[in-house]
Amino acid sequence: MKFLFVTLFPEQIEQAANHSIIQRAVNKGLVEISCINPREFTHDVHRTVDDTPFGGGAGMVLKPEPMVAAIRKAKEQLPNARVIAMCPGGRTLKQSIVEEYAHCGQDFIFVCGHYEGFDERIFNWVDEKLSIGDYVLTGGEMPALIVMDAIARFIPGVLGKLVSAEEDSFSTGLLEYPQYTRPVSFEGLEVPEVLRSGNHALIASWRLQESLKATYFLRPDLLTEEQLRFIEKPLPYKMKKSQRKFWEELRSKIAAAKAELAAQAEVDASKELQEIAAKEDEMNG
Ligand code: 4FV
Repeated sequence: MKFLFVTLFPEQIEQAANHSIIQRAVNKGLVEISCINPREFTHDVHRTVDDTPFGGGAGMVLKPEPMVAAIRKAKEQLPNARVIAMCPGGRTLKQSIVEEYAHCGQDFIFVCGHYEGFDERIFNWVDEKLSIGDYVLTGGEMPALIVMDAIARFIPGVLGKLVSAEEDSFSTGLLEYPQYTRPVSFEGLEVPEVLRSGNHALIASWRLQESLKATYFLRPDLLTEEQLRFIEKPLPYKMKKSQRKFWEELRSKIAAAKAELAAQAEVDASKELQEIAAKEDEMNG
């Protein structure tokens, strides 16, 4: 798969791509990374790529001419590529979009912005706008590298043999289950027994319960309506015995976690009250 970055800072892309999995993927010929610098398409002595905004306002705006010339050059090199402009105004990246890109059979041209952003007319040469989140960065390079990294994980051969991006968190729609490795005991903290049992059915069930529990507490928006019902509402009468056992175990784990959180909140609250009382005593001498 080919990734072409239209960027004023190609060195930032090269440096970031020269590490670990992405570098190995490039060496294996699974991924091709190139850059086109809009500054190459300027004709004035200062090689100007930005200018002040019409209508006033702070900061500078990226000029259309060098940017569009660079995009055209990129399209010549990768005619089948999808042109994506990284900007806060785009749809927000998530795993389902990554999977869509990974399986669309196209290469990618990332248009990386800077300063206050692009002259609006540049978007006439762009297929879509993409954002990595509701915050403003200094440049589009890091967002573009994040998108490339997420897509590249789906290219066969990029991740280790056994590792498949298809099984990732968010690919299952749930948050990841806790992972452990040696030593079995670390500063009094033990690896859960079930993970050392060798009973793969039990391990898979434990992992799904832990994913559901983490998702329930941290990202309930990711749970399906049925999952939320099985956790919060009485279980349907007609349910396979093994399934009922699974959900009842999970519900008791969640109840235990809620009790633990409530107890901790109690402790924190009383500690806070003590601190306030101590301060008041101090002030009243
Ligand atoms: C951004 C984001 C982002 C805005 C002005 C660089 C900056 C300049 N890109 N997701 N959030 N870009 O903040 O993608 O273009």
